Amino acid sequence: MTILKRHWAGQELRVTDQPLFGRFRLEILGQYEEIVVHISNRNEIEIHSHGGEMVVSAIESTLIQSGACSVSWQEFFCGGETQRELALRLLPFAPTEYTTQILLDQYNGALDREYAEIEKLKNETLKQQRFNRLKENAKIGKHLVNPFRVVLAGASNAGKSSLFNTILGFQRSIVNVIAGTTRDVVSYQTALDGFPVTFYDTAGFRETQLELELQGIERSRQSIAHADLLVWVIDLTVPETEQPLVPNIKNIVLCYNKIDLIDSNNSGNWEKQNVSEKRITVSAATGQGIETLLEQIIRRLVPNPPKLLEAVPL
Ligand SMILES: Nc1nc2c(ncn2[C@@H]2O[C@H](COP(=O)(O)OP(=O)(O)O)[C@@H](O)[C@H]2O)c(=O)[nH]1
Ligand SMILES: [Mg+2]
Repeated sequence: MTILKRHWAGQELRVTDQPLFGRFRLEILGQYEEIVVHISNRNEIEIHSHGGEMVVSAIESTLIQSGACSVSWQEFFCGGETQRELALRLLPFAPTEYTTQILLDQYNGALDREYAEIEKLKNETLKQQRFNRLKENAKIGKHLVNPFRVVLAGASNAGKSSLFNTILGFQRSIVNVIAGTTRDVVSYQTALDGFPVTFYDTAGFRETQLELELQGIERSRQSIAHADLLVWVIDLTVPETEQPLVPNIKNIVLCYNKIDLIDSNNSGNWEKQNVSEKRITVSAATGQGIETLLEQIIRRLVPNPPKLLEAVPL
């Protein structure tokens, strides 16, 4: 604000959600330019001027002469770090070979190359396609070090803890025949197709008087709210009328468990009914369908994984 004041003639400069009108003295050209500023806080001022390159660069150099410094928009959005610097900083934390490779590609300038190539493109549709792909990859860029969160939830006794153990291959969660054994959220980090994924086992949803269990359920709700993907576990042996309502959210996989308990004469029907994008039939006890479930989970999290040397905004 101090820097702006030196060149400003107009409404009093102050933090406000209203636009402020005035004139900016372009020292280089020795003339004034009409501008509008928006000051959301003392350290963040937006200056709106005519779009002509001359004016914009004259404003910029005037500000720089007064002590401001210039950063690229990439640096601005990365808190002053370039993609290269950010990639280098994240590299030691990359949990898999694949994420290490992606970060190395970014360190070696994959994103800058992509911007340069997009800029050269004449075809607007092609340009848009390449930008859309960058946007898609940016979602993955967030999870090269921070794992995707996959939450197992559903009714008590549906087999969430059993499934959690089968997925992770060992007894991590307590499994019990008495509904409501898992009272807290248990989590474990693993990798699927080279991407870090943390699985969360949760306490089931059912009517309960137990304070402790209630707390567990509250925690379950919180972890569902932060999930990248929810695996909703349904007990095939429990009639539909006794099942809790399936949450109405987009990022959900319906996992029908205990297929081993279903009469083999009927199982054909179940299987047919449930082979769709969102519905998978498994048995946590025998391991049947677990591979398919994991494939589905990673396909939902990362539908189109980046290829070697591809740009992934961090
Ligand atoms: N036969 C069979 N039993 C299962 C299966 N999955 C879970 N169970 C049993 O169902 C009961 C409840 O399982 P648990 O994993 O504790 O359910 P949670 O409350 O959803 O965590 C336990 O007795 C498990 O052994 C399965 O796929 N097949
Ligand atoms: Mg449990």
